Amino acid sequence: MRRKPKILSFVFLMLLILSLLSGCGAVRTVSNSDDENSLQELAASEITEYEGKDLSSILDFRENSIEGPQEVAIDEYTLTIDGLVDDPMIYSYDEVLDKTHYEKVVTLYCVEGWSATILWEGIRLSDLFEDVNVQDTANTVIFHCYDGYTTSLPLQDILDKDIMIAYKMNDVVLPAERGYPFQLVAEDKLGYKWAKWIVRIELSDDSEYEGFWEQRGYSNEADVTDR
Ligand SMILES: Nc1nc2c(c(=O)[nH]1)N[C@H]1C(S)=C(S)[C@@H](COP(=O)(O)O)O[C@H]1N2
Ligand SMILES: [Mo]
Repeated sequence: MRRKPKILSFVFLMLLILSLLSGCGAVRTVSNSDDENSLQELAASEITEYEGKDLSSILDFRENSIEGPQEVAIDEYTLTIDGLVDDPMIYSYDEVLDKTHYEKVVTLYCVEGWSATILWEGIRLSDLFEDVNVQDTANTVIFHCYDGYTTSLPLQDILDKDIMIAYKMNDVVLPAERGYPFQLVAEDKLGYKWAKWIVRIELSDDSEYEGFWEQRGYSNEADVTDR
């Protein structure tokens, strides 16, 4: 008879521990949905149509980056252009944005079978290349990213297609998940060529260079028709 209170207080203690544990779980869930909420809120200010074309949303991408979304501190951020150039440059975010802005609707196709059609706003690489004086032997452009990811494109493709690095999509500044501050708009190339969180652009004469997914068996040409 006298043990009953002990059992009750034991049960009470267990319930307390359980509710505390589930409370922690609740806190985690809330912070996750906070991230989702901010992306949702951003999506509310996206444009959904441009010159009669229906656009996808920043929510239509499947986040599958090699190290997850990267949080780049913009005050410390620099973009380096070096390699086979006469005048290597290190730009701040604002210095890149001082260049002429261009807009274009381009579709990204991922090898995983989804795609997203977005109005991209960015800077042409050719405008940045004018500053650095690219040497005659350069034929390849290698993109180095904040998460250690790399990929490359032929220099001639970049010049012929006016390839740009984007800082906005559908009229909103790129969120961290989508590659803030800059994502390559690798028009006509598969998603793995669309480098996010670009920190360094290297001019090279290694036309056989293979980036992260290319080393793992994906085509270096990565033409959209290959998918
Ligand atoms: N830095 C970096 N850029 C990257 C990747 C990555 O893992 N790291 N993934 C690529 C792939 S496979 C695709 S399809 C596109 C879009 O990926 P997202 O849907 O995760 O934004 O980004 C590309 N750029
Ligand atoms: Mo991808």
